[in-house]
Amino acid sequence: MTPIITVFRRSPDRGRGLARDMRVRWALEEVGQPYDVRPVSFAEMKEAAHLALQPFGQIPTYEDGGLVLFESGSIVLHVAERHAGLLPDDADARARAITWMFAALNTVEPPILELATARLLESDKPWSAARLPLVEGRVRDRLKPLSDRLADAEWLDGAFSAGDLMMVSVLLRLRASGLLDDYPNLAAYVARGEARPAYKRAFAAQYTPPAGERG
Ligand code: GTB
Repeated sequence: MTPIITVFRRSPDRGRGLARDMRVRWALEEVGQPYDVRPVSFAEMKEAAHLALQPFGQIPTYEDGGLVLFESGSIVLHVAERHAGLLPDDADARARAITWMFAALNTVEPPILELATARLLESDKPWSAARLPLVEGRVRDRLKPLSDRLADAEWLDGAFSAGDLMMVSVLLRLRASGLLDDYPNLAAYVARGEARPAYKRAFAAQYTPPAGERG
């Protein structure tokens, strides 16, 4: 069966590839698995039919036959485990790649999300200007060790893996902040991810041109 993923009907990022369906699309493209999408509005996400798939009323979800999954990390891991191309064959290397997926989601993504919240949703608060440097500091506390570990390697642990897919997906959210520019090897790492043909296909598929440019 062709898996179906739910995506924003109208993504707030207007197609910049920052919503979490992008990492699922990218994983599916990397392994060559075709997929269908079901766009949902914000209202539909909170209705019973969607809540049965995603209890928190969010995208993405993944349906394949009788299997329903939510959480982008779990979906990418599922795709990576069932298809060749995103996890190494060697058991130890595979465990390390999965470790990098968790590091991306549990250690690197939280302060990046906090920064996005601070910049997008809290900038009008009287305490925002004083807090922002603290939040940026917590992001740097993750970027510096990550940059040190990556050093001049192409990917985090040998060949490109689901760990890199997740880490690049998480780091991409920093672009608007300019923080990545202070870590040239991380900026180049993200650029390498974006240059992958599978990433480009996923990006093109999620991109909705502005209303005036639609054919
Ligand atoms: N932990 C879950 C996962 O990884 O799947 C988190 C899922 C999640 O946060 N989904 C968001 C959502 O459905 C979309 S991606 N939000 C609707 C809601 O909660 O009501 C988050 C997101 C949204 C917008 C931008 N943007 O505009 O740049 C980027 C990322």
